[in-house]
Amino acid sequence: MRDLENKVIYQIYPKSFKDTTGNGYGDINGIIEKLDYLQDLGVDYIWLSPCCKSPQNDNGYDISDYMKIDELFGTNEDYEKLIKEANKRNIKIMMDLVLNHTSSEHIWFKKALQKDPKYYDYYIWRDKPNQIQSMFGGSAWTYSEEVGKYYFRLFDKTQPDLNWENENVRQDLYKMINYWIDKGVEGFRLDVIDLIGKEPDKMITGKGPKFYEYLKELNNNTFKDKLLTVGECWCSTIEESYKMCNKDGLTQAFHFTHQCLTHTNGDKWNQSKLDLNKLCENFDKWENEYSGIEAIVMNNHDLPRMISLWLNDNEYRKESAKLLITLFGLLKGNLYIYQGEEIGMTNAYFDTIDKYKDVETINKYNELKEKGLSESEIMNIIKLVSRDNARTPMQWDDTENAGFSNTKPWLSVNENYKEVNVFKDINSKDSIFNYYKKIIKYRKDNYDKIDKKAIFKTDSKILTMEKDDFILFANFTNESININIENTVLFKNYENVEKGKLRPFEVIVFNK
Ligand code: TEU
Repeated sequence: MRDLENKVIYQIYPKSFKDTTGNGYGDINGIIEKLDYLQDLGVDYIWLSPCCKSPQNDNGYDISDYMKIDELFGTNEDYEKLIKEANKRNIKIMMDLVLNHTSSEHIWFKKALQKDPKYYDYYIWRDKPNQIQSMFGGSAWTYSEEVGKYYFRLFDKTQPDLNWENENVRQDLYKMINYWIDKGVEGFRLDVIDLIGKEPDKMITGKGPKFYEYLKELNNNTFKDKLLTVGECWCSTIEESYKMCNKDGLTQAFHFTHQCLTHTNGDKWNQSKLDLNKLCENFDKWENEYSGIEAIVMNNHDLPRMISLWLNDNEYRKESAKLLITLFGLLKGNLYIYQGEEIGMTNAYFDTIDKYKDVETINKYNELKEKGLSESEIMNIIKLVSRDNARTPMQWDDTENAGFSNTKPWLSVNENYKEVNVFKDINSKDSIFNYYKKIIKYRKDNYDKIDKKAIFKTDSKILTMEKDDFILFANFTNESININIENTVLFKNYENVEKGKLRPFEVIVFNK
């Protein structure tokens, strides 16, 4: 599996990347148009969030036909062209696989509703609901008038969970995966994969008793250990996430334990200040305790922008973005970059609910309304945490709609696009984009130096990371702090180093 290590994977949320048809939604041809940009950045893989046919209730994570590209994004031919064009630039395509559930518009579910003898069992039906809650709020069970029973759905009611105990379901999914492998897909991101072994009657959702058996069968029938696979595992500890990574499982898994550090009592809607001591403990575990390949991830389409949550996305935006990529970029494993991160895109902070499109956000809004919170209390929560913060259109330039589309985009553009955009960044020497390129190049050329054990320390304001060849100092505060170090500088996020101190959000890496 080591040949799948030290890769840079760039996540694209197709709906928000680049619109070439003028319908306000990004599309596959828009991605093709930007391949040179991604090659220049130095990416090895593009992970594409789902583009298959879907009613888009959850932006494509509700698939109604796994073998067909949604017209919104283009055609199957466009997808194949994308694979070819990307390959010409040494970029591979990683597809997003949603295997836990389908859309309620999928033909399997439609047939199940008619109690079709084959397809009824593709989903999970019970006479009575139990206490399991949906990840999007409320009960995980929805009553179907047609069937006279409840079906299980861990996400929206339009996303019924597949019944993995049914062998026909599993075989149909393997066929579909192999179809895409034959088309040239060379990696997979597996949506909520740790939920497939659920046993709802026993109140088990994550990593059920048959999870490892199913994972092995999936692996052996499809990607084996040849393709780069990454599982999304919100419900897993670091230890559990490494347990599923081996030749019969996945290459790597997202455990998100560092993003969860600011969740108060596990509640992401109640954010607290980042505790650097905990962050150090966390890094220490994955860098030093486990021998697998870490999936290093700061941002994705479900998370508020890390720069906005952890650092300063305003006055010190540039410094903050560079600080984060210096720290995360010098960790070992595969580096995931989410679109816009490389130019320092920030939370959008929309302050009225009509601006939000995300189903999870809207459910939360209604839930908090019912609880009696005031409009401004609710919006303060949503502004900071909503997934739409990460989903605003990519900011390509300072023209109308940020060069994303020539028409009104499906989700509003972040107001800061005149200041924060690709055109500006690629043309400025000390930009975030050019800094990302430097870090990526360093990873490629010096992975032996990165692939070392690390010592993490903090006094709650400055975080240090020391490896055999270099030492990093990162100031996570907006104050200047005196420090006592001198050596040759490998990386820095201010133009010049001022001896004896670290300015707000300053990061310096010294050679040892
Ligand atoms: O996300 C899984 C998931 O559990 C999310 O609800 C996550 O907990 C939350 O957004 C984190 O803040 C995956 C996809 O990445 C997400 O976009 C989908 O909505 C979800 O699965 C259902 O497919």
